[in-house]
Amino acid sequence: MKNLLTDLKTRVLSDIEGAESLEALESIRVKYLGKKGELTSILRGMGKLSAEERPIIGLLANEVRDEIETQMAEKRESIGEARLAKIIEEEELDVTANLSEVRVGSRNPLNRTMEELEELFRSMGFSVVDGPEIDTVDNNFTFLNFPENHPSIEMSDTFYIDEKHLLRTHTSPVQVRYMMSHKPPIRMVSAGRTFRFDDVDDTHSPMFHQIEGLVVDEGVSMANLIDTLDLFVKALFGEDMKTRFRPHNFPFTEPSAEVDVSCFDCKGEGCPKCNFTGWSMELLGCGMVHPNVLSMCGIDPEKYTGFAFGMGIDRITMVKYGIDNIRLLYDNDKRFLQQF
Ligand code: 2U9
Repeated sequence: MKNLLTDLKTRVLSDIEGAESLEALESIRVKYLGKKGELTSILRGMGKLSAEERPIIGLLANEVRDEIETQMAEKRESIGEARLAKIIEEEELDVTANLSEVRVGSRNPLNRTMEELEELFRSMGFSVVDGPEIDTVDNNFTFLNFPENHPSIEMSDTFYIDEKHLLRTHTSPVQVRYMMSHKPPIRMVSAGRTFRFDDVDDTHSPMFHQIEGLVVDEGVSMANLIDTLDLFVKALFGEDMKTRFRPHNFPFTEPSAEVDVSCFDCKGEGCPKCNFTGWSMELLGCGMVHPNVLSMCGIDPEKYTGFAFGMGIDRITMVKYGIDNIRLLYDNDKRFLQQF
């Protein structure tokens, strides 16, 4: 393990030395120090060491990580300084520029998709409800029937403010709050920012966006769920789209399902785009609200039943507008935004 660490340190410092952009530096950080990084996996293997070796290797591992982080910080600063010097050299800002021409901005495709989804569900009789992005552990996990040892609850997956408060990992706390303050019938959706401790790559971001829906009334069934979501998919992507419900497992719903939509190109016939499966993407998750959740939110599960669903808005936006990198949605680069 000692050789592993010294070899890794040599490779990382060489990679850092060769990095010529902040993006390259971030890739090096994710590659070695990220959740699935090489140094992280070595540290995870320390449990197998003997009681004598562990403190020695632990000390060395921390020294290696400190050295890497120091070198990264210094490199980040020097790249930033070089970048600023280049901008000062090449770009000029004419403060006397004639700003009389009015430039029209455009709505970010993510916000456009969020509003379109909200409007679609409003047209189906749903209320659109908002809630706080910082919420309690109870509203985000406990009242959603998460068992105490569920992996999502760990520090490694969730941003905690303090022991009792966190950045919500889904918009479900809004439904919890709504059920605690409203009597059935309930038909609501909630959309907004959600946060998970994740490394950034082309399709993942620590901050992303979700929309979730909840229906609670007397006699609500799985048939209502399937029909509602099938109608939603056809309204969003076109009348000829099909849906497939695959059994799944969520703590907050039982039974649960993941929903695939048919291929956008061949409409389900099978083509090279969908590897001749006829199906394109897993769009959302759903299920019948778990009776424990209804009870914890003050609703009698003997009298009422409900269904719920949730989907990532960033992914829908990327599919809808043909965007291949999630960071484009957040960079606020005018060259990207003015295309929409
Ligand atoms: C309450 C009860 C049940 C919300 C649900 C899903 C299934 C789901 C993921 C889709 C992609 C989150 O953005 S994502 O990673 N969500 O699959 N969400 S059912 O169920 C609830 C919510 C609130 C009170």
